Parts: sequence; C-alpha cells; structure tokens
Amino acid sequence: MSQPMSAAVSTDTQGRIGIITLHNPPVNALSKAVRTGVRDAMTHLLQDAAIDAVVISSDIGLFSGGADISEFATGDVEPPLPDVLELIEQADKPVVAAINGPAFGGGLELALACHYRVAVTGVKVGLPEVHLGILPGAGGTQRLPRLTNVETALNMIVSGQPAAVQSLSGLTDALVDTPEALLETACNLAQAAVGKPIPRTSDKSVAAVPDGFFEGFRKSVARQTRGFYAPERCIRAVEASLELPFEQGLEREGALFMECMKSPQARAQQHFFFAERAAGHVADYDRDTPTRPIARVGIIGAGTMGGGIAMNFANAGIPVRLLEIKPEALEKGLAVIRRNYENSARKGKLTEAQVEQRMALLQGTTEYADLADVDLVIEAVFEKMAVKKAVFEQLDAVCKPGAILATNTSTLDVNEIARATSRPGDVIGMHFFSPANVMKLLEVVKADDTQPDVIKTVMQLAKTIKKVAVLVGVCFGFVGNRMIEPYSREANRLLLEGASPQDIDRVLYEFGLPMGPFTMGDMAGLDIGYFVRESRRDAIAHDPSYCVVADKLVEAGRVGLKAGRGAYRYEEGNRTPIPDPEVLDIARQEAERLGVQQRDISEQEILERILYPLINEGCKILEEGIASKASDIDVIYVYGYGFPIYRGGPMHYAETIGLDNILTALKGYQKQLGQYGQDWFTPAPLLENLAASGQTFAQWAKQRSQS
Ligand code: T1G
Repeated sequence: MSQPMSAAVSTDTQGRIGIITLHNPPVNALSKAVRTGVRDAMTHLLQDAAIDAVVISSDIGLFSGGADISEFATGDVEPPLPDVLELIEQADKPVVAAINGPAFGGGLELALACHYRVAVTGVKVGLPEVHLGILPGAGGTQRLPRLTNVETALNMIVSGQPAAVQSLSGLTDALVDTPEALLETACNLAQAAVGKPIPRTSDKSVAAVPDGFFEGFRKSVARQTRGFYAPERCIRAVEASLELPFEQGLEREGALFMECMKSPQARAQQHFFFAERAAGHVADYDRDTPTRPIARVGIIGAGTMGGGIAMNFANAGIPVRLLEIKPEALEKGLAVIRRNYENSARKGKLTEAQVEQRMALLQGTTEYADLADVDLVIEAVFEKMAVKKAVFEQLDAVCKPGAILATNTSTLDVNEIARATSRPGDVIGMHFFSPANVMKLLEVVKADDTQPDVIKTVMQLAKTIKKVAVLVGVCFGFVGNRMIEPYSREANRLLLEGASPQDIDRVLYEFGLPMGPFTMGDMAGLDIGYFVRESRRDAIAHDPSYCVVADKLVEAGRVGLKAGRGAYRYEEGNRTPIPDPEVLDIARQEAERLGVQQRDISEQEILERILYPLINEGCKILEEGIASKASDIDVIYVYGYGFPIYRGGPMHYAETIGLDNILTALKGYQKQLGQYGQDWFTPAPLLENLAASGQTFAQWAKQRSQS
C-alpha cells in the first residue's frame, strides 16, 4: 500500500522490494520536499527488515528535471542533495533507478548514485547545469566518468546537451522498450541483486586518458565557450575525477560548484532560464481560450525568408504550400531548400529519407487559389507596405474563413496591413529572424484587432516549430529592430567622432556578442540599413550626422561583404574583415563637413554609448506596453541578436550595472555631446523612475499589472 512520505514522494512495496516514487509535477524538480521525502523513505526502507532492495521510480512523464532552480534564490539547501545521494550510494541494500523519462541535472545524478539503472530506450538524460552557469554539484562530475568515460562525461557536462540513454555505454544495466515494462524489470533486477556485492559507482575507477587530452579538449570547445565562466570549472571538476580519490573529488566538485553559483553569470543564466519560459505566459489569453487547428500552411515568397520559414514547418511534419508568382523563382526557392537539407544530410544531421520526406511536404504553386484550404498563411514578400497590402487583399479573397493571415514584416505597421482585409481579427505578425530555419526567436506581433485565439494558436505553434515566441505590440521595428536602431546609430556616430570600425567591433565582441556592428552590417549588407533610413528620412532629418558615414559608404558602392568592401575591405573569396583606412578618411571628411570634433574614444565610452541607448529604448518599449515584461526583451535580444546569455539579456544586464548608473551615464553623454546629446540621449521616464525608486523592472511590471 502506497504511503506518502511527503506530497512529493511515496513508498510502496512489491514483495520484499521497496519502491520510492517521485511525484512533483511538472518535472519532479528535486525540491526540499522531494529531497526530504527521498531521504526519509530511504532511511525507512533501509531499516525495514522486510525489505531486501529498493527501486526509485517516477509516476509522471519525467524521471526528474533536476534540482529545483526556483529554490536557488532561497539559499536553503537542507537536506543537501549530495548528502541524500550519499545515503543512497552507501545503502547496504541494492538500489535501482527506474528511469522512465528525461533525467536531467540532479535527476541524473540521483540515478548515478543508485547501484543499478534501468531505463526505457530512447529516454533523454543530461547534465545541463552549464546552461545555468553552474556545474553538476551532486556528484555528476565524479560519477559519470566512472560509469562511462572521461570524454563522454566532458562532452555531456560542458555542452549541457542531453543524449539518448542507450548511447551511453556503461550507464544502464538494462533497457526496456516501454514504460509499462520498466517497473517490473527494475524490481526483478533488484531482487536478483539481493545478497550480491553492491556495485557502488564511487568504488569504480576512471579510465585513464592520453597525455594532453584535457588541453586538446579545452582547445576544441574554446570557440563555443568564449566568455563563459562555468565550462572551465566543469572541466576542472572532471579532471579531479581522474586526479583525486572519490571523496576528495566530490569536495573539489563542491568548491567549483560554489565558485560558479556565486558568479554573476550564474544569476544571469538562471534569470534567462525563467525568462524564456515566462515569455510563454501571456495575459492576452487563458487556458480556456481555444486554438485553431493548423494542419496545412501557406507561405508566400520562396526567397531566403520564405524558404527558411517553410523549412520550419516541413521539419515539424506540417505540409506547406509555397507560393511564388514567377515559376523560375519558385523553382529556385525549392532548389535552395533542397540544397539546405542535403547539406544537413552531409553533416549527418538528417538521413536521405528525411530529406525526401521534408521535400515531399513542400508543394510549390504559382496560384493563390491553391491557398484556399490552408489554415495559416505567412507572407514573406518584399518589405514595402503597398506590396504587403496587395498580398493581403488577395489572401482575404481566397483563404477560407478562420484561416490565420500572418505577415513576416520586420518593421511595418501590422494594423495597416490588417486593415487591408475584411478580417483584421485573423491577422497577426510572425516576425522570423534570418536565417529563419535556424534562429530560435519568433516575434509574434499582435495588432489592435488580433483575436486572442489567433494569438494563442500562433504562440503554441511556435513550440511545434521549435521557436521561442515572444509576444510584442505594433510600433516601428516592434522590439528587436526598434532597439537595434540606437545600437547602430551610436556605432556610426562613434565612427564619425573618431573611433574605427575595428575598435568598435572589438569592444562589442569582447563584451560577448558574436560580432560587432560593422562586421554584422557588412555581412547583412549596408544597403539594407540605407533603404530603411530612406523610408524614414523625416524621422531622422533633424540630425544631419545620422549614419552619415554608412550612407556615404553605400553611395560609394561599399555595400559590404557582397561587394568586397563596406566598413572593411575583403579579399576575393575571403570573409575576413580587413580594416580599410579609406573608411576613416570618409569619416574624417564627414566630421569636418559637419563640424564634429574627432577625438580618441575610450573602450568604456564605446560600450556605454552603444548599449545604454539600446537599454533606454527598451525602457520606452516597456512604458508603451510594446513588450509586457523586461525579461521578454532579454529573450528577444539573446535569441534574435546574439546578446551573450551569460549577461542575461540587455535589461538584466542593466540591472546588474545599476539603473541609476545607466541614468547617470546617459545624462553625462546628453551634456557632453551637445545638440547630438540633446537629440538622442534623453533618458526614458521609466528609467528615471526606477533609478530613483530602486524598483526592478519585474517589480514595476507587477505593480502595473495590479493597478
Ligand atoms: N526547477 C524548477 N522549475 C523547473 C525546472 C527545474 N529544474 N525545470 C523546469 N521547471 C519549470 C519550468 O520553469 C516551467 O515552469 C515548467 O517547469 C515546465 O518546464 C545539483 C544544481 C526538464 C526538459 O537545468 O530542461 O540539477 O513556466 O516548459 O518543455 O547538479 O524543463 O510552467 O511555470 O521546460 O517539458 C538542472 C531544466 C537543474 C533542467 C522539461 N536541470 N529544465 O521540459 O517543460 S540544476 C535543468 C528543463 C541541478 C544539480 C544541479 C526542462 C525539462 P512554468 P518546461 P518541458
């Protein structure tokens, strides 16, 4: 008969086998209640003479998602998970882990501390602590190398990526094909182990590695771990598993864990873990709001964006009608998609069969009438309002009632587009980021009339196509592109004032961005920004210096990498940016013409002048309600623009700097930069308010939602 040891843990018996069952939905996080329950259940069963062995199982879809991250802030670690796992490992009765579903972090560490492990084939296990800025702190860095090997353990711990349990030789003692067979197999294994020597993981030794192995591993991960604090400490902890006896290795692991836990990066990455999930908590609908079934999708435009968007749906097994008016453009678009899939197959990411399955889901057409039966259409045509409105008028005429009509516009007014139809309630923005089949971010733009069920349908569909959706309001550039405007403006202004593209790019690269604004601009094409500025000359006409060097570069044909020169120059067939004195000459000439005094500019000023106006714009966006919470802006910037995740996103970074310090700096530049400072460095009222009150963005948003 099942006895609850706590709300989260129960025990039962099958014959002389004690069964401990975890039940802490939604992910069996190893909260205080679970740790206490497992400790007490284990203690009880070890003392019970009628029990010969123990099985630890779960009655929800996961084995365990690991330590309860929401408890980190409390600092209450009692009873410490390592101690609970020590009790399990040192038990004098066999203990078997029945791994029915994902076992991550402390959840996998719990299984590693057991004497045996039985799992359902295909279950994913992993040690993702590095994504939280920490490392497996309950023996994972010492036990995993003992059960598998150093290379497997290092790869899992430093990448944080899960693996299918059957791919990890040495981890399990038995595999079953279905969850139904798991408990019986685990109990039989436990029974068979009674009376035999107990195989404790801590008693095993770690297989040696060749000289220079760790040095080579560090080199192999240098690029993807650049700027991160935790990966190096993960490596040191695994090194300790080879260098030290188990108990001392555990101590070393614990010390390294605490070093990471205290780091600003850990706070930032743990903030981001919840920020990403909070983006899906939307006030515009609730659990009773229905959704519309999306069985078939239409994409308008088979260019770079349309093709990438189409791939997302084919990857998810959703049939796509890809429409291009010109047959040759359609053919080209489908060929590019096929080439992308074949490249993935060459890298082993897809099988040839999967390539054909996905291509079979992509039906090309040149007729709007073929969109009559789709449930969702996404247009990805030229970024011009007249073109978009014409497309939506067509869609309004051919699409069935209830079809969702989405625009992929990156800046234009979705309300105006919606008004081009007779069904504005069905119109929404789905702003993908290029390359659309790769970038995780999807800005979902709700127009004034967009219906709640349309919003909910698209927000949930995003998960199906493996995107992280953030709901935003309508304004020029929504959130991401609106905030990238001051970022680019200031980078260009600093060029005029005497900094070089390479200095500016280096400062932002060292801050943690994948590349600086000028390298990024050259790659994307400086003409893109030029056309955007042309479309809004009225808004920037008051500042004759506005991106003036960028304009001169484009007018001189220096549109970037594709032209072999932009803010840098490029050698034939080589993408490496080469500093070009000619660009500095253009900047100098424009500075003289505009009466801008050139000077040496410090790295700190470069960083502040580029990031603080971006943060200031984020404050305006919050105040206007274009974004509902600061953490949504963080998600947009990390997933859409490569803002370093270990800084938590621009708004979290702002709070670590101190909003008062940012306000002081902005006011300083407002004075220092004369008319230019007056034009562009006025602090957002929200920034002024929070700097004065000491409130956080989250406290302000909560207060606003309650008012
Ligand atoms: N702690 C607290 N809450 C968690 C959680 C966790 N570990 N994992 C998920 N949640 C919440 C999440 O915020 C969301 O809440 C809900 O559960 C569903 O999550 C000592 C110290 C397990 C693969 O990093 O990867 O162990 O938004 O939407 O898609 O060495 O959750 O509904 O309010 O992600 O089914 C290490 C983190 C911890 C795993 C399930 N473990 N979680 O995915 O659900 S540190 C992790 C995940 C540690 C030890 C160390 C995923 C999942 P809400 P979800 P899912």
